Amino acid sequence: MRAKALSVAGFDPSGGAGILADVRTFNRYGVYGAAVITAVTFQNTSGVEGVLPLSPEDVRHQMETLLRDMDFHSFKVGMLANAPIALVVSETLKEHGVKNLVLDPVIRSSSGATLLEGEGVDVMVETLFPISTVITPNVPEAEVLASLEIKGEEDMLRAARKVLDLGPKAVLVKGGHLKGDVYDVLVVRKPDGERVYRFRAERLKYDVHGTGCVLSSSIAALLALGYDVITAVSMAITDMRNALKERAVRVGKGRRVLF
Ligand code: PXL
Repeated sequence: MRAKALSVAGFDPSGGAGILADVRTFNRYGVYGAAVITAVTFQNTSGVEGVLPLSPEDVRHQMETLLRDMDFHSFKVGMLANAPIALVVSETLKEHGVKNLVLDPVIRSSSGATLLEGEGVDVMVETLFPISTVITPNVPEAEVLASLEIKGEEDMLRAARKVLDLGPKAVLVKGGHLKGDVYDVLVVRKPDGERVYRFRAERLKYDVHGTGCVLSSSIAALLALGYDVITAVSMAITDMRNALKERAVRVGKGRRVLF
């Protein structure tokens, strides 16, 4: 049977981020992709101009209809828009028995638009963190989630450990927003303690839209194919580095996207 993954995330019409990028990424790994939309965004490769969340009832309806029909080998949750949507996503995932959940805790776009508002962060932490296999915050998100300022690698590790205490099996803090060479830190909970892995890369000259969506979807695709978390994360990071060098294309007037 073919591996199948589900993305629950926002719609970015440019295709650089959100569910279009997620399903394209699943397909790259030979994984069938389905998607439930949480919100329509109004954006292009230069930035987000607006957000229209669906009603929580409509998000539930999409999920229940789909999950009655299809079994998924992994799930990726991205932009949740607000607290009521975060709650119905966690409820329906729990009702249907979630496994291999990659949560990209999207809070704000690079251009500054709010993608998870109000109590949304608290509801995401309380209801989705405990059922997540891996959470993939960038530095600004990790600062919010861990309530600390991140200036370097040791702060990233400290933040990753604080987020790990909120319930997921693993946390990957992505260091792309810091200056200099890029390093990502993965902390994994094991029965005999925790393991820490560090990934280092050279910084490229240009900024690319949608990398968070593509990385989290790559991890979800690899989990759907049966890889363990540590292997899935390290393969996804290697694939991301190659993609940034070889497949970062200009499709509009703003930032590049991965294709
Ligand atoms: O990269 C964060 C992100 C996630 N999901 C959607 C987005 C964005 C950023 O613009 O539009 C739908």
